[in-house]
Amino acid sequence: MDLPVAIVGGGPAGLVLALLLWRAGIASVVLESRSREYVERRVRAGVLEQGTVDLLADLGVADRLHRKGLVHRGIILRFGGEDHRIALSDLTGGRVITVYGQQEVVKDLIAACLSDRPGVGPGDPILFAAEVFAVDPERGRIRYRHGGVDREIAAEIVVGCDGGHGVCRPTIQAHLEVFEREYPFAWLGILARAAPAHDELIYSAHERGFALHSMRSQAISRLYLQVRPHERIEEWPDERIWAELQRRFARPGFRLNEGPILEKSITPMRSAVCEPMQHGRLYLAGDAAHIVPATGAKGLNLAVAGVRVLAAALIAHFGSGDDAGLAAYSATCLQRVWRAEQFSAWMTAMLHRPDDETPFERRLRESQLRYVVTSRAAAMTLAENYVGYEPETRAPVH
Ligand code: FAS
Ligand code: PHB
Repeated sequence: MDLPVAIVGGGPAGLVLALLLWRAGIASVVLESRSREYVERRVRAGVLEQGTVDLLADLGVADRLHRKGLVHRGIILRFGGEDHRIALSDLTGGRVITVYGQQEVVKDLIAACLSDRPGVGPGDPILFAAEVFAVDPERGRIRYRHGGVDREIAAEIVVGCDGGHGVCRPTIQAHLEVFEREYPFAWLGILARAAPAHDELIYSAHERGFALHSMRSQAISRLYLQVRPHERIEEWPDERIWAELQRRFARPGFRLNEGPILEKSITPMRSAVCEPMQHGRLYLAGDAAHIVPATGAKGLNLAVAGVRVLAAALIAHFGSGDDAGLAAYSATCLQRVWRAEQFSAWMTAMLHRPDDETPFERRLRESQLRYVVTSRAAAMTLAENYVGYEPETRAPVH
């Protein structure tokens, strides 16, 4: 074997795993198909649960996060022309979320991987522009193209952190079941140089469709629109985006600040879970194993939670030879994965308006919205899932 662990994919899952292993003295290499510049610019998620922030701090990569991250104690649900605040912290004994762009997390992780590595393991810790095109899950052999040359690596353990469209999961497709759902809409997301119009996130359930107001700093807004699944970004010039956003957030005395759109993209919305998340020497983590609609702000947090479980199992495997953690990896992660899937699907159904929504379904959705902002028990359900719910830590309530 060339090395203990090979990680396919240098997103949050792969990079956090690499750092957790290196800190325990276990050598690994991350093979990332894109350039460093590309992955550090790729705009995606923005909400970090406290558990994610704590893990990044524990890894020593949270200095910028603590300086630039925005700590939030509530979110707004806007519907029927009214705002309703869900007081996340009051409802969860003081827990908070932190708004900090995924690309910033990735920058911090890459810097740590390339600079703070405790000198274990040969060669570069991350190979950029290294596209993996073949994985043998039984023999732990990976083939990839780097510098125009086809190369091969053999590792005792291979971890597929290659996202929702990677190459790892298909290699064990015959050994797993995929539970999935396609939603009848997508999200058009923009990053704009425009001051946020409110200091908290606004989830707007408008009759024209869902919209989300988020941010990255006091000068940068992150905004989303529900659009039809197969719409193309070319159909959405900047003027049309701003006009639709203003409509969906309209209420007396409120107007979004507009400015140059720095990035825009359309992401289809889907759910997917692989069971199990492992076969042979291959383990799947992050989006490679599960996809959630972004409505619940779970994707990135679930990826980090999963690799924390996998890292502990690998450290036991390489340390004392104890393989109980590796054998239980999928079962341990799937409890939390399905909790996040259910919460994300519930938030998505409550806030989005499908084109074919019947009058009856619309009344059900309106009733759900009204209930969640008038019942403390219902609001607490939203809050405890939004700030991060760890089912593995809970016992049945009697
Ligand atoms: P990632 O997809 O982040 O990383 C996988 C990495 O593997 C990528 O860098 C890719 O280049 C690399 N890779 C793929 N194939 C490879 C190969 N063959 N060889 C080598 N490398 C390969 N979540 C939210 O919570 N909120 C959001 O608003 C949100 N927006 C999103 C927008 C988009 C367009 C997408 C695709 C996802 C979004 N997500 C969002 C979910 C997202 O944040 C994921 O949950 C998060 O990136 C998961 O991290 P990873 O599992 O590391 O996967
Ligand atoms: C974001 O800021 O990118 C964001 C916030 C909340 C979500 C999804 C995305 O539910």
